[in-house]
Amino acid sequence: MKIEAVELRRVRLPLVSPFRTSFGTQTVRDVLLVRVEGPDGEGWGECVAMSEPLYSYEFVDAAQAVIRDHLAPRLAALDDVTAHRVAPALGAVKGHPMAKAALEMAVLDCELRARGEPLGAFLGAVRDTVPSGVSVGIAGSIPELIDTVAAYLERGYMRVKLKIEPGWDVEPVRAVRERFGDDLLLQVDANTAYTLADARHLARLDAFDLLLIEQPLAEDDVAGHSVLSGKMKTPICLDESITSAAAAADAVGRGACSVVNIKAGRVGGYLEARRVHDVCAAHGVPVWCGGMLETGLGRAANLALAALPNFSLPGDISASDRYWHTDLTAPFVLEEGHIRVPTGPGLGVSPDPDVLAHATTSAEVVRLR
Ligand code: SMG
Ligand code: MG
Repeated sequence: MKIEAVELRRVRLPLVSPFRTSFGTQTVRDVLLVRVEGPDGEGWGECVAMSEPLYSYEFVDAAQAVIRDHLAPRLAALDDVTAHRVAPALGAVKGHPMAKAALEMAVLDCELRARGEPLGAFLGAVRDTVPSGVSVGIAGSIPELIDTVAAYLERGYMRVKLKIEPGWDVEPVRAVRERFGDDLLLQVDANTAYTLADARHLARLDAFDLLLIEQPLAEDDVAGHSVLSGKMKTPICLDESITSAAAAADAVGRGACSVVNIKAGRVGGYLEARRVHDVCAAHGVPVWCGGMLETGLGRAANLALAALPNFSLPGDISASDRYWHTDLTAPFVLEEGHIRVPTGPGLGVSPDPDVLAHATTSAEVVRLR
């Protein structure tokens, strides 16, 4: 396949409600979409980089620049572009996994559409629907948090993740556990907000029978997570630290985590994400699919990934209406706590042209031939 052009399009989508984490508050998503034009049609990718480099060092303006100036031109040098050739062709460029993942996703969608193959089937999906969890931001007060969680549970979400930070951890977790009972599947995510000096405090969370605590310490502190795992009973799950399948093997081997959050953007693409899945499966480590406030395009791909066998915990793949008033694609809906894995070729979804046009703030085209 010869890619003729790469379109870089920015869309602005306001969130239905602000989402506060230990690193900041999101009220709107400024999303970079990547559309490749091949000989027989197009393919769509979504870049999960946020506006500011707070979750990781990547941010959306930098992702667009690196795709335009350094990644897309490297695809032009290939005679025959396939999704499997994208990562090796981009390998000389250091870092920027979210930018690379978006470009690979677009090529993969284009390739699979051309041959009529759904992404789920290509990746090795073993289920038609995926259990849906919801990530709940830091609230203004405990009563407000309880109301928010109650509303999500009424909609049928099967697992709740509470965002935590120093000053918003033991008490909100206790309140949610007491109000909703022992059967609620509950976990927390600190987004690197603690240090090893907080180990005794974090161990107080052991009283609440959490599924896991996600990324309590810094991204580069795998050793610290190993130490922490000896000081608390709650299983440790890594997100930010897992940047590749090799990093996953290393973290698991060093006892830093017993669960892994997989995000294709963070590891450089859906092909590497599948390798993370495989390496964890080989070690008996369960995985789940993380979320980056994606539009329906990224959500479609995440559903395909989450349908793999070792995704044994509900992920952060919520229904479209948890994020957007109007999604870019046909909305994903909850059906008894599950979301259907798309079955059409490639991602199985496309942006609605009117919604896309309305949300677009800029577009540029990089011609490759
Ligand atoms: O897409 O439902 C979603 C968001 C899930 O909490 C979520 N993501 O660290 O796991 C995480 C965060 C990162 C993005 S916060 C803006
Ligand atoms: Mg996380």
